[in-house]
Amino acid sequence: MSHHVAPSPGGDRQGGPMSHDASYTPPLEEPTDPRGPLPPTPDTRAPEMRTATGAEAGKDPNARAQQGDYLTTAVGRRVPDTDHSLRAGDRGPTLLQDHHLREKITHFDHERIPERVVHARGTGAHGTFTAYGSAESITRAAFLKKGVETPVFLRFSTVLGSRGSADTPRDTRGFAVKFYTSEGNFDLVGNNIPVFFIQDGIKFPDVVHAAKPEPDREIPQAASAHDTFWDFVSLHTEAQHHTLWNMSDRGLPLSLRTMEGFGVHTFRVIDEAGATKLVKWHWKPKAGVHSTLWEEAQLIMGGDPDFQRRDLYGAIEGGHLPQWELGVQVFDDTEDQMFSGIDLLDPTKLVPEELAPVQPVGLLTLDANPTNFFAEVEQVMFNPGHLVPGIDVVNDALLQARLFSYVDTQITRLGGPNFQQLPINRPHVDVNDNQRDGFHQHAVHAGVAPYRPNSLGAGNPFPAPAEQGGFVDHPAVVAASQTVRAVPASFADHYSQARMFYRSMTPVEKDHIVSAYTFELGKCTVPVVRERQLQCLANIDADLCAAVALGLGLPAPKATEKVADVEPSPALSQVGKPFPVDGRKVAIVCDERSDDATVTALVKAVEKASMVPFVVGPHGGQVGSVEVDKTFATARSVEFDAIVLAGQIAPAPDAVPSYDARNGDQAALGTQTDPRIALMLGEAFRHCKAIGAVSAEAITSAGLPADAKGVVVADGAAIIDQVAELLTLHRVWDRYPTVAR
Ligand code: HDE
Repeated sequence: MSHHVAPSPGGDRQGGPMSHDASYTPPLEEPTDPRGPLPPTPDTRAPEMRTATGAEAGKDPNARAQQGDYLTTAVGRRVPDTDHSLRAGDRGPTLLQDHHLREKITHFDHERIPERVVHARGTGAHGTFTAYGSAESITRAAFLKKGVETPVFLRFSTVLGSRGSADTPRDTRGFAVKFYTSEGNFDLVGNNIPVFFIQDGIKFPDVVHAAKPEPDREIPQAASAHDTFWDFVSLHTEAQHHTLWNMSDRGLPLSLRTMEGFGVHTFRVIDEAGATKLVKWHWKPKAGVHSTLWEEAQLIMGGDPDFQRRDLYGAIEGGHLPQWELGVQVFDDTEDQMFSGIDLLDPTKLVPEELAPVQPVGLLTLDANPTNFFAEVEQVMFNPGHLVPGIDVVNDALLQARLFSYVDTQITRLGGPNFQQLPINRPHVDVNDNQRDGFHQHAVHAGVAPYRPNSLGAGNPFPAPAEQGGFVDHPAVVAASQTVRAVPASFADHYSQARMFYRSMTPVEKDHIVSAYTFELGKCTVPVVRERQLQCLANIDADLCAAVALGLGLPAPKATEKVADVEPSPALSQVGKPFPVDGRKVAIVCDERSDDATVTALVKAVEKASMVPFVVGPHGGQVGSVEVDKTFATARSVEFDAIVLAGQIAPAPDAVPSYDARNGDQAALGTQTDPRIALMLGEAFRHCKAIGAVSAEAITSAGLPADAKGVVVADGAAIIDQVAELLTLHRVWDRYPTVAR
């Protein structure tokens, strides 16, 4: 067998999770002899097992596994039979006295907790953040000092869908990072889009009610393409900038490892001497910013709803560790908190990188998968109020409401006020608070004086001044003013940055935006909603409005507002920028007629280019000497970044009902390609993916031109170099004008 040493991203976990443990292979029959717990798989890392008071609780990784040799009840009594309830005779009634039955069913009945009210669908991983030291001049935060390594947990999410919804809808993505720093936890709870729908947190229930499934029939799931969403955003025009980002490729990330993250709000940083600056946080993926096409995203939602979760898991398992650079845009902390005419307190505005470059301050590497999804990804909680000395908040009315909301929602979702004690949420430093009791209290607090001042506990614990690491709130100056329900005049411009974003896009990205609006508004059933949103588009850009109006069959309205023309920001475009191809997925399609040495060479060449090969064959098992990863029946083009044909692919016997081999007409099929592979190639071609083949016939017999842009015909492994080159730009965008629909 010629391949694979490392498990592949895509992570179908062939062989199952235990397969990494060389000492254990799961047998076909049910095991009969008790044995000690299996060790965790190498790609997983469980959270720190400290108690709420700081003591190490579970140094032994098996202590948490609860998978010893004999089955017990929840309080440790060994159980002789878990398959049959206790009954009065084998045909008689079940007895109430069966404790194990009642305990087992009762626990099961309560296994679910409420899903997050937003961001319910998500996945996460552990990692390490290493600071470059470049932020030392602006903040005293210990985790940003040169060379300091801080463990992190990162949870990605979609916003709108339920916990069981698909990974690839058009939506904003959550990008929430918990840093377990030496000064306590710091949570950077961001999104993959740098602006937000609303300027004041009091509107959050409104935007979420409008965007979630409509309340009468609970339709549609995980989608903004419906009347209530567009009704709201067309009336509440400060949402237009964020909405435009959603309609762009940013609403359709390809992978969680190919998206940017943003803190959205402006934060204040404070140095050792107390001097302050304002910053905006950015996460830049080393793998580049890449997206799916809308048709691809739709196919993935059906074919593999867990596509991004699987991709992240597989990338970490396969050693293609996802990385992001954390960076800051830095601004003077002026009295007006404006920069270049942009109000830094307005979360519907970004600051173009051309005006304020993003300066890297550290590197995040995701290096371990969770051990248990529920315990880590579901139970993790984030809070923008989890700050460390050197980082503080500003008077952004959106951020201020968030500072209240997160604890509040978590008290319901995680069942009481002690969720900080859950292993994934515990800081990696000692906790020494005077909080006591409450639901699910795990700490056994000693002492009699959980209050201050006290003398019975020797006065402990004492307030910590700044020199002792205390978080001292920045003494911000608040101008004397009347109480008021209002926003500043500088927040009134809802369109100029939306226009800037649209005009910063390349033609292909603009085309995607037009298609997205045409699709979403085409799904709206109430005419006035479509018309009102067209009106908003007229204020953003007349060409955009005209193109969408054409698709809807409506007249294009004229602009109603005078909108400032702002210089475009090329940094906002994601097309045409080369990135490394590490971890990109290449299908190598072969069948029994393919040359064995060629297939092996292709696999090796893909691995050498640090991409991930998937051998796609007509059946499971092996083709020649090569192990098959996916079959013609299980593989679909959308799972791969590029397709390489190891030869002309003949129809396999299970191909289609029209397959005539049953009637002995094998000869008639000799020049055709298996229809599933023809479909795969057709889709990959339409989706502007790199396609390679060892012969022109392999391409033409599938009905595609062999001389088209981004189609490579070469000898053996030489194909892979060219495919890798094409993948640096993600897609063959030059082909787009000929295949765009
Ligand atoms: Fe959130 N948000 N949010 N949000 N948010 C929640 O907290 C809220 C906002 C973000 O993976 C909730 O524990 C309000 C902006 C992420 O666990 C809730 C407002 C940004 C996540 C909540 C906002 C975010 C959440 C739901 C307007 C980007 C997922 C469950 C004032 C900067 C975190 C929970 C995870 C989750 C409230 C706006 C990011 C209800 C009131 C802006 C990534 O508390």
